Amino acid sequence: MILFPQETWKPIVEQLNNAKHVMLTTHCNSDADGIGSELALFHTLQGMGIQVSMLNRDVVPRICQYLPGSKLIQVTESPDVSTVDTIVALDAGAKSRLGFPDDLFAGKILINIDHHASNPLYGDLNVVNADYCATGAMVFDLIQHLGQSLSQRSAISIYAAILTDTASFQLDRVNADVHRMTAELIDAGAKPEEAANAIYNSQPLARLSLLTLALQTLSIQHDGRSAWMHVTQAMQDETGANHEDSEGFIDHGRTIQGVEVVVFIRPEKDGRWKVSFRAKARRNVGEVAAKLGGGGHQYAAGCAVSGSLEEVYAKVEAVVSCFFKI
Ligand SMILES: [Mn+2]
Repeated sequence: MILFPQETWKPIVEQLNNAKHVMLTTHCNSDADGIGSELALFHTLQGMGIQVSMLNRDVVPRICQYLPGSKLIQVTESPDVSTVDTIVALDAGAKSRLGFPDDLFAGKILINIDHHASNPLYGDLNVVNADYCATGAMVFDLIQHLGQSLSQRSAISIYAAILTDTASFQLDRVNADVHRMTAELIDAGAKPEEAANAIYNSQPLARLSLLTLALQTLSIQHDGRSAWMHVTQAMQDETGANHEDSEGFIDHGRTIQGVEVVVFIRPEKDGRWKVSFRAKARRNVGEVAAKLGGGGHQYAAGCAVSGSLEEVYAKVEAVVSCFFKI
């Protein structure tokens, strides 16, 4: 099955078929959707005899290290792209999110495959469709348009992308077609138990220690409709946790009865703060993040804000409060 038969992949299929050397990449602070999409397309293109490499700005997160081929992803801030003629950006809502200097793309065909509604179509060729539950699901369709069968390695990679981007099949875009696709992934060799154990049941103890501290910062505002939490560098130092370990903490806010919007603030490596938003009940947090210079989807979005923690809370509070008045 194809999830969105009306989507036009033809120019991208032609470009990939004619490419001499394809480079795949994804956004900074990559996640299982970005990495899973990258690996699924990598295995497919390699199977077609196309020269392909994977180059990312940031290291592969712990939860993706079980994915077949993850060790083949090269991590560099200034990749050598002299032989590359085609770059595929996967799951990156803006060109800047790739984390590479602009001149890297000069003279190359940039293909932009993404499901963020805020994506400004920065590629030479773009397929951007926010109706897809994950970029991994877009690669599922692309593989079929390339005339290729789904290998076990690609199926395992796409399964990880779908599982994580739908918060374990909980979000709005999960419909019968998403489950039909997932059935095809399992038929092709994806293993749900292996994925659950690698992604959810292999946490370092430091991550749980950090979660304990983060939950102590939980505050409920706007008559119980917003939940706020943060992590500081000092909390990371105290528990021995790293920047990646607070990934997913925000979802605890979403489990609280009556909460419609969750805000989670944590330090970025560059000294700014990363502010993440999650929404329930038709609240569009993509618009909130956009007002603060970020972007994302209706249900999940984020931005980077500078200042002290108190200043960041005040800036975000001002925008979120307006939002509740509408
Ligand atoms: Mn995604």
